Amino acid sequence: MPAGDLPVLIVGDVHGAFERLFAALKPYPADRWRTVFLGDLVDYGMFGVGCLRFARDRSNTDVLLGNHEAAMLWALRDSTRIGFWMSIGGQRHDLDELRSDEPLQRWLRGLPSLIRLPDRTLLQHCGNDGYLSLISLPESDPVKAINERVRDLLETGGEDQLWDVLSGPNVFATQPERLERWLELTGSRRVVFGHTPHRGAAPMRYHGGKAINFDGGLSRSHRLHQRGAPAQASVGPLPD
Ligand SMILES: [Mn+2]
Repeated sequence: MPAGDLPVLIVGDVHGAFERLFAALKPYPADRWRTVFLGDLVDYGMFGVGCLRFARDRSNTDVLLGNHEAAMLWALRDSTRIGFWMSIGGQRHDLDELRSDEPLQRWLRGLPSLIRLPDRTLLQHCGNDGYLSLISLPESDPVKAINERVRDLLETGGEDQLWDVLSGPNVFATQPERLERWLELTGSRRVVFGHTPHRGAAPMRYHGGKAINFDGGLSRSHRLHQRGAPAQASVGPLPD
């Protein structure tokens, strides 16, 4: 079955929690779901690059760029950034793994930052409209233009700018007018994101489900993540 006909499975921030990820995906076989990772597979937990390779190789799967992937690529290119990257949970052995795996580097530098599904759900890393700072409006297809700009930045040493954009706080929860404008500009009916742990037992819905946060703190290695948060807070089907 083509991926477009499959139900959509969303995976929030994994942060190196390979074993918890594997357990959370058990009810969702790769051949029966279109899986989308919302970014931040690396850092804090011990198996970030393992999670990247697993997500890359899983069938019917897309992976979005998170701020932690941008920071890791920044550290890879510029060794003066390694200290900063380790201060945000970077694992030295992961950087060594990535350095020795050029196909993985190329794959990472080609990741999209936005995906718009056929049902007009927009998927992105953080709950923020700061992606607009990457393009000039008006723009006939902002989603496509932003993804093209992100790819340019990843190929031309612009990781610092991506770090800023992808680290944006969750403004959609509290600023419905910004949410509405973002949905209108991108031709979307709702937005699904991660990045900011929500501490709920299920993905957190705001404004009648027009914005949904799937960062439920899957990785127990992240100091901000709730201990014992259920995997269902981060991994589950996209609601109807
Ligand atoms: Mn993040």
